[in-house]
Amino acid sequence: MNKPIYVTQPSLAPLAEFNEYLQQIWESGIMTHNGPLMQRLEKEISAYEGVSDTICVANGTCAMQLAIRAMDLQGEIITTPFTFIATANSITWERCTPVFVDIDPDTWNIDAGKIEAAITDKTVAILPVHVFSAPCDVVRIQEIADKHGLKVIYDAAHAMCVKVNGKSIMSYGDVSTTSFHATKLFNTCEGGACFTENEALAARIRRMRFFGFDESKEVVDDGMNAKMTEVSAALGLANLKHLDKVRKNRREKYELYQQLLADREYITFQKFDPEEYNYSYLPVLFDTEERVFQTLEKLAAEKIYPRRYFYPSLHNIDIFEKATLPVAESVASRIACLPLYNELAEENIRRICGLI
Ligand code: T4K
Repeated sequence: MNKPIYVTQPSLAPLAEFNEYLQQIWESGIMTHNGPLMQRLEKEISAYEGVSDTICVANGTCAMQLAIRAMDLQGEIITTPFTFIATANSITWERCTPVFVDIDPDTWNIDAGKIEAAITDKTVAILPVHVFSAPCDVVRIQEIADKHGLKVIYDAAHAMCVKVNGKSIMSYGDVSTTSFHATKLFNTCEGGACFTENEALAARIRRMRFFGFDESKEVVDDGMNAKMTEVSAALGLANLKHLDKVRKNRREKYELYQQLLADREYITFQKFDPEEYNYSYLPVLFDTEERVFQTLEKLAAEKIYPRRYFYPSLHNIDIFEKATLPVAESVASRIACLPLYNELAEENIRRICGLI
């Protein structure tokens, strides 16, 4: 009897390596409140990514909320509809209004050429997503932001390890945020981070994640509880050591899928530069929604469960204002993410491609 195959599985360091860090927690009794393991993880991620600063937080959603709040943004925020709901949630939870702009048909990221037409006198920021880790047009987006005096926050939830023009993708925008959720390439169980080169802004985000306390524990800002625990940081320290290996393994599996599906004229892969991608997801675009349904049904019969990331396009969800965004609508209806994770056996990739 075949075991179910899900869209992903967490990449985890050997348990013994995690235990070594847990041992330190057991000895010190420090579980949270920006403890030594979290501080060490921040330094190690900064070194790994090649950025000046990393601010670890409880998850990728509150990382975006903190970025919006720390810059006092109030008004409309231009974003993509082809993303996980958390991107828009974080905007509305900060009492701002998401304004969805259509996506590029090949990269599936926000179409930078359509951003200016959506700018109004209420626009305060642009919040693009590097979807499935393919970089947005960061140069063009910054030019638009500079021209109109807007802030840029990148939702880089999928994009750990990616470099653009030789620089970490996390170093773009006023703030970049990421997620270290269990399903991400690099995980701390739940977790996330903000990245910014603006020291004053970084200090404010640090205060805000910890109830607004300053270093002497006086409340000096409007904060919340967005701290990363020491247990999460311990897992992060253990997992970080394996990240290069994890990424290499995913890339090999991705390339095997590409090779096996190359002759299926009804399937298109995302467009990206192979060196500027982390291979954390395996999204494929089918020619029709009908074929997505047929494929999901056929695979489900074999207990294989791809996911429709990201369907529906967010502009079609009732809680948001309706918009006409034909490219996002079309891509969202025809997308499916196939299983991709480190323990996925080559024979199962061959079986999945055979069924497709
Ligand atoms: N921005 C973007 C662009 C995002 O994609 C996300 C999150 C965020 C922001 C927000 O970041 P966080 O606040 O979450 O840090 C998952 C994740 O919950 C979510 O983090 C992620 N994006 C989103 C794309 O996917 P689901 O609804 O797919 O989760 P679930 O439970 O159905 O898991 C999918 C598969 O993964 C399961 O079939 C089995 C496997 N799995 C899952 C979990 C939770 C495991 O093997 N172990 C596990 O512990 O949302």
